[in-house]
This record gives sequence, structure tokens and C-alpha cells, in this order.
Amino acid sequence: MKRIVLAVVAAILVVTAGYFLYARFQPGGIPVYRASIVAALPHDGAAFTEGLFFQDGMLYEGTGEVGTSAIRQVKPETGQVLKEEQLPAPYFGEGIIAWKDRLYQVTWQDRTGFIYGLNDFAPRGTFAYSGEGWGLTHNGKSIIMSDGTPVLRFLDPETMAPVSTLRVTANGCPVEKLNELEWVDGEIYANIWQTNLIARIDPATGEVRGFLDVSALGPQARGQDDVANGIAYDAAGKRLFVTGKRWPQLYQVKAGERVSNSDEAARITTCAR
Ligand SMILES: [Ca+2]
Repeated sequence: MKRIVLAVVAAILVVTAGYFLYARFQPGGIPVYRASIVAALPHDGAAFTEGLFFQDGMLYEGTGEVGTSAIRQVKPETGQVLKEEQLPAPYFGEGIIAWKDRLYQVTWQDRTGFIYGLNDFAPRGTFAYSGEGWGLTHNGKSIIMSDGTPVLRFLDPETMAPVSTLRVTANGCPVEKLNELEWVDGEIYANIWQTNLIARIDPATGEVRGFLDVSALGPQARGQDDVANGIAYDAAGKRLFVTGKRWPQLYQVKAGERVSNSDEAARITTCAR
């Protein structure tokens, strides 16, 4: 009898250990795809990219850091800056997005957002919010904002008042440091700060459906802060663009081969970070 009990206990231990090992090395079944380069385009290597979107053939870019923050209209094919409006100190510019004839910009820790005319970049006012400002995008109904936490805010685009929130999880683990955002064919794409991963988020449940790994992109030698940040989608042309802070190139990418062993994805999907 004692032997049977010991055998059962041993079997339970083996199965439990096996499960944890499986969970460690299979990141919740959430697929990771390598970003494959379709085209590499010029990008201002001094731009500390914090916001990026594509509209009517043009890229719009928001840059950060105190003293070099600005909004820009950029020609995608050449990287040429066609129009620029500085955001003076003490503000640190973050995400940008357009709504109708306006462009909205949030700031990192100043709890102040700025409104500009989309066509002339003329100042149109400010808005206030709580917490930090990181990324912005919109889904046609709401403006979606990240603040460095796993919770995305949905804002009324006319008033910028909060309407609802979405908690983002991967394999049940909250996904911290969601940064630059993009609405792509019914999903929210989000750079995860200081990783090479872009999360594809189900907007109904907040669950991460997959990751895009951009580790092969950007300059080989780069500063610690010069991470991937900036996703823009040309919905009509089905073109997905990504860049990073002080990256001299902007890339049109598509999902390439599946990555079987992503340490970054494993950490996120086992709540290890
Ligand atoms: Ca974006």
C-alpha cells in the first residue's frame, strides 16, 4: 500500500514539474513571428520616435525628450520632413493621433495633451488627463491611449474624456509597459517598451493573440534608449511600417517565419517581468 501511495505521489510530482516546464518553454501557445522586411526607407536618425501614424499618403511622427519634442509631417518614401511644430520645454512629447481635422499629442509626465490643426499644425488648445501619457491610436470610434501600465484607456475623441479601459494580458499575465500603439485591421498593435516585441491585442478581451519580433531591425550598435517604437498602418495599401528611437531607417514589414524560442515572449507570458 505504501508503495502505491509513493508511486502516486511521484507521478503527481512528475506531471506538475512537466506542466511548469511546458509553461516556461511554450509561451501560452501565443505565436511569435519574425518581422520580415518588405522595404527599408530613410528615417531621421535624430528623431526620438514616440508617436507614428499614416494618413493620406503621409507619415506623421511625434518625437520626444525635453527640448527636442515636436510633431512632424514626413514623406514616407524619402523621410523628408515637410512640416514641423516644436513642443517647447518643459514638455516631453509622446504619442500622437489624428481625429477629423485635429492632431492630438500627449506628454509623458505633464498630464497635459496638446491639440493642433492636422493641416497647418496650428495650436488649437490643450486637454488634461491623469497618470502618464505614452501612446495613442484610434479605432474609428474611440481614441486609445497607453500609459506604461497594462491598462489601455478608451477616450471620447471629441472631448478626450475617458470612456472605458482594457486590461491587456498574455497567457493570463498582465503586459506592462505598453507603448506606441496602432489600430491594424481590428487589432491593437503595441510596442512593449524596451523589448523587441510588438503585441497584437484582441480589443474585445485584451488578450495578446501574437507577437511580432522586430529584433532583426534597426541599427546594430545603438544606445540603451534607442528601442523599437513607432507603428503606422496604411489601411488602404495594407502596408505596416515600424521604426525606432533614433533609427536611421523606417521599415515596411510583414509577419515572417515563426520564432520557436523567444526569451522575451517567454518572460512576458510567464509573468516573469
Ligand atoms: Ca502608431
